[in-house]
This record gives sequence, structure tokens and C-alpha cells, in this order.
Amino acid sequence: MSRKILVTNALPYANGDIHLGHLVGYIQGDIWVRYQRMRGSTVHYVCADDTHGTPIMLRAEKEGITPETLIGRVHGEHLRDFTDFGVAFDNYHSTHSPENRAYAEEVYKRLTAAKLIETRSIEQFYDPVKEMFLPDRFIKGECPKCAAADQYGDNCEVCGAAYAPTELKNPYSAVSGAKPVLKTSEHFFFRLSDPRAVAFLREWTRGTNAAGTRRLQAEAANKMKEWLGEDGQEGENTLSDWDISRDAPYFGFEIPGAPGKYFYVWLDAPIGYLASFRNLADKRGDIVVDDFVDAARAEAAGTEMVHFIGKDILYFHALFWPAMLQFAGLRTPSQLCVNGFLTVDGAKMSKSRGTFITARSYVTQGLNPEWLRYYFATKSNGTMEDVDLNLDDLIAKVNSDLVGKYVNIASRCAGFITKRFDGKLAASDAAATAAFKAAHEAGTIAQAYEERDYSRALREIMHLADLANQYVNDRKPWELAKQEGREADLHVVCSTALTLFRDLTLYLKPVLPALAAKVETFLAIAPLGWQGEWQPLQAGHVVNIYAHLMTRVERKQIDALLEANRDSLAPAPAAAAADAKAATSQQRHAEKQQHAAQTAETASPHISIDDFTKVDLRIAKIVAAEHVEGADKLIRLQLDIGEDKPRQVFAGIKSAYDPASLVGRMTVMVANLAPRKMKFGLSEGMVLAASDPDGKTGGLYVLSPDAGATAGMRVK
Ligand code: B3M
Ligand code: ZN
Repeated sequence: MSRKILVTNALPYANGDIHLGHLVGYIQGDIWVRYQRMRGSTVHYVCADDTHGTPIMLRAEKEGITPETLIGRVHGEHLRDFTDFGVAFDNYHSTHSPENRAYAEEVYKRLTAAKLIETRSIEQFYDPVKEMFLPDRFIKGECPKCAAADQYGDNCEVCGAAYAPTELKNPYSAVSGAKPVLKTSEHFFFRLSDPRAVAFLREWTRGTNAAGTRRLQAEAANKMKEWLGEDGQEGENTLSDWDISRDAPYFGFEIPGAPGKYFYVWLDAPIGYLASFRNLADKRGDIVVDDFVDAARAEAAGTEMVHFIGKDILYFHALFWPAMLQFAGLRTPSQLCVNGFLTVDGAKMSKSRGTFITARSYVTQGLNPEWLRYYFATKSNGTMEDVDLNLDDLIAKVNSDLVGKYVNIASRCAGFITKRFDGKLAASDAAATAAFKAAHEAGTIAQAYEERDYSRALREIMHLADLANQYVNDRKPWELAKQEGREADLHVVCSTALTLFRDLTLYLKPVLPALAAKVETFLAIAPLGWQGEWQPLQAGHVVNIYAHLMTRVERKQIDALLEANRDSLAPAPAAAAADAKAATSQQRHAEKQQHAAQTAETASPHISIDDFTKVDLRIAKIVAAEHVEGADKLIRLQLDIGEDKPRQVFAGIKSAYDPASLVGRMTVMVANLAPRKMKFGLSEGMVLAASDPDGKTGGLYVLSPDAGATAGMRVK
């Protein structure tokens, strides 16, 4: 039965540019959607701008325009950025829309009926000049701990302390400069501390969906366990009630029956997923919204709802959002696909280094968006690990994999088909296509896409590309073309190569849709889908004239891109964008991780080449990986290095990897390290991983070789 899935990406704030950090999650979502469609699933893919809140209100005021004008302009910019990167939403809507107001009011009404909304008076800082309550990020002062000046109201960027804004010394309003006063006002709360909510969330965050897939990735589920505690510990670890209202002036939806009170931006933001979907359905006319949105009807219809989000907003999507939906009688998410943060060349994105790269500048500088899609896909393994954009690695991967391996197959064979055979193909060589047919039928590439382990999918695809190149290299069509009487052989070799090329294109299509469309035109075939039996291109089929498919990336293009984004004045990261984020301590922690600086390790003293070659480095295939009972840091690995039996190695990488995500990966190991007897067993080597020298970011990165390296190869 074909699946029916509503897929969303996080809604970007309507007051900032889309940058490459955003694009990681959008590209991951788009690849998954394209893959699902190629498999025959019905997918509705929606997004919207997140338009409400104080920062957007103040930004519009500063520009001398209305918030509506601001969000209208940004909507156009965001949509253009996504479109240019091939992120093809069916609908790109806005949270400032009638559909969203209607859904927000309905959810609120139902939560009230469920006795989960209550009002409470709270004391907060108020700007007497600007006459508004101040969100934490708009209050500044001296850190109560280290006395650093000009720190925000939630945490100190100098010493890292977290505190309440009322603890700041000499506080002032970042809006008017005035000294804030404490003022009481009535707020609405969603009662997450209610035992019903806690019990529901404990079950929900740990469970699987109807298809048997975990709703949360293992690491995300573990995070939730920290936040939610275990059953039988009621009282401890219960959740705090969630403040869902803000006082005027505020840009948002006024709460029905409560003049001057507005829904907090994070209440109506996720509801914006449903609003965008409803707006799409109204435009299209053939979608039954309630089959996806109403709890009972969604269950009966077997529909799914899948959210792609960044790890900084996990808290909202795994606690508040499912609880809101559940107690409003709406369907809860089937799955959250959480991605990590982006670093560039191993460090946080920086305006002074030019690595805070906007989507627009990338396109304007003439770089091909599919280079980036491909690169991000090679670095996406379906976990919450951070993704590093290493610019030299991007150049190497695109040039060697896409241009050198993939495109090369067609460019070496297509000309002969046109010039010598009028574009007409011969039957393909069955032996040469056997590996492709087998891979297709085994469905392992499909499975990797399904699991969002695009890096594994691409490793398999590049392995097939190696086989295809091997075939062309062995048969040497350019030599056959010069030999008399080898016409028929030349014809078969080039036709076979084009069948292999067609298959590689099929597998790469979710990642490289524009390139795949060019290939479909060149091969004169219907849009490639992922169903049915494997068939070679038929004898007699006529292809079009081959046109150049993809150029190489040049280092100077990357340098120009960095130059275009370099801000010599290096202002602090746009406060406005950060401000709209809520200040739960969990989230602050996540943000701090992202912002933690990375220091470069100083180089060690020289060694001779003989010293180096003493170390026997081998390519290893991880054939098994598991947690070690009683060990906090270790994962037990079984590594195939081409010996009779795999080596057992204990690696201290538990904080960064889920064992299941490691199985099948290739890595590099030190094979001649003296075996070491450990409490848990014998360790017969060491796996290589990168980390930041002072351990500040906590990141660990296991090394992988390029596609094609096999177990046991020597590394030197
Ligand atoms: N606008 C935060 C962000 O852009 C927020 C996401 C809303 S998703 C419902 O990361
Ligand atoms: Zn401090």
C-alpha cells in the first residue's frame, strides 16, 4: 500500500536570511520527500515563515515599516532561496494567516475544555519608556557572577553562567536603554505538569509509530529521558507549566476573550504546519485535510506526519507540540527527524571569516546548488550529529565523485552513440549490468534513503559508479573506435555504459534533481521512478545529443564566496534572530554547544617518515557495534580488516554515536597497537577519530575513507 505522508521542515523566522546552516535540514527533508515520491508514496510537503513575536515587531519598527510589510518581503526572499536550492515545497505559507489563526484558536479552545489552561500572575521586567514587557534577550546588564558588562538577561557569554534576568546587576532595556521595572501581569499557562501530560509524553517520546519506526532518533529519545525522568518518579522531573501568552504590544494573534493578551509565538508556530497544509488543500481541492490532522481520522486513514527540525528546537517539538496536539484531539507526529548544527571548516560559522554564508550569496556567486546538496547528503547519516562543511572536502567530493566518476561515464561514451550509431542503442551486456540489477533488487540503497542515511546511500552509489568506470576502462571504447571490425563491440560497450549511467542517475535523483532532469532529457526517457523490475535501456532506443552536465568546482569560486560573505566589521550575530528563540535552559545549553569556539591545535614536533610508517593504519569495516554494559564512554566494535576474524576494539565514542549508526561504515584503525586487556575484554587496536583538543565542543568525528576503499587496505 502506498504511504500518505505530510512532511514539514521547521518554519524559519521572518526576520533573517536563509544561510547554509538552515539548508542542512531543508535539503535533508527535500531528499527524503523526493525519494518517497519516487517510491510511489503520496507526499504533501509544506513549510511557512514563522512571523510572530517581539523581534519581528521591533525590526519592522526600526525599518519604519509595518510587520506585515516586513514579513511579506521576507516571505518572497525565503521562498526564492528554497526554490533555488531545489527544496520544492508544495506550499510555502505564513503563520500570520487566517488558517493559522483558526487552528490556533481551536487548539486553545480544546485545551481549555480539557482543563489544561490556567492563568497566573507573574512578575517580569517592564520597559517604562517603551511601555512593554521585555523578553530575556532584550534585557542587558552586568553578569551576576563575573560582572562582565553588556550581558543578556538569560546567560553570560563571558563566563557561561545561566541566570534569571532579575539577577542582572544594573539592568537596562536593550530597546530604549531605560532601567526596567518589575511589573505584574496575568499570563496563560499550558499545564504540562498535569500527570496526564507527563504520562502521555513519557510514552510518546519512547514509542514507535504505526509503521514500527521510533518516533525519535535514539539520541533524541535519550535527551527526552533526561528531561522527563522515569516512571515511578512522579514529583521529581515533572515538567513546568508553559507560559503561552504575551502582553501587548506584541505582533501575533490576540487570545479570544482576553483583550491585550497574545499567543506566544511558539504556540502558533508549529500550528503553522497545519495551516500551510490547510491552505494547500484549499488551493488544490483534492486533499482531505482531516485525514491527516484529526486524531481518529488520521489513524483510520493510516496517514503519517513527519517533521524535519534542527536539534535546537527538539524541546518544542518533542514536548509542547505533541502534548498540544494530543489534548486537542489532533494527530500527533509520526516521526521527528532531527539534524545537528552546521560548522564550516570545523568551527562555528563566523562573519569575520566569511563562513556565515547566505543562501543568496551562494547563488549570486554562481555556485551550483546541487554541489551543496550532494555534499550535505554525503555528510548526513540520519543522526543528530553536527555536520561539518569542509570546503576543500566539498571541492574534492564534487570533483571526484560527481564529475570524475559519475558524469565521466556518459561523457566518455555518449559521443560514439551519436556519431557512430545515429543515437541508437544496442542491447546492454547482461554480465556488466548484473551488479546494478542485484543492487536494485536488494533495495539497500532505497533502505538507506528511507533511514535518511544518505551518506551510506551515496557510498553504495559511488561503489557502483566505480564498477561502471571499471567496465569502461577495461573495454576502452576510444580504442575500439579506432579498430576495424569492432563496431558491434563499441556499440554494446557504449550502450551498456549508458544503462549503468541511467541507473546511477536514478539513485542520485533525490539528491540531484536538476541534474537528473537533464539526464532524462539526454537519454529521452520518462522521469525515473523507483518501482518495478530492473530493465536495461532497450536496443533501438534513441538518445539525444549529449550536452555537458556538470562543471568542476574551482577553489577560486569558494574563495570568492567567502569574500562575499566576509564582514570586516564582524558584528555580533544578529541579536534579533536569536532573540525569538525561547529561553528554556535546555535550549540555552544546545545553543551554547553550537556557539562554543573551536581552538586550533598547535602542531607537534617533527617525526621521520620511518617513525610514521611504524604505525600500521588500515581501512576497517565496522561489522558490529554495541554498548558496553557498565561503561560510560565505550562502544564495543568488531572491525573487519581483511583478516580471518574481526578485531575487537573498545572506542570511547559513546557520547557522539549511536552504535547502530556505525554498523556498515568504513573507518581507519591502528592495526599494530599492542593489544590491551581491559575490564570488558581485549582491545585489539584503535579507531581514529577527530576531536577538538580541549574537548570544549564535545564533538567526536570518526574518520571515513572515500568511497571505493575496502577493508584491509593500508593507509599511508
Ligand atoms: N522559527 C526557530 C527556528 O527557525 C523557529 C522554528 C519554528 S518551527 C515550528 O529555528
Ligand atoms: Zn559572567
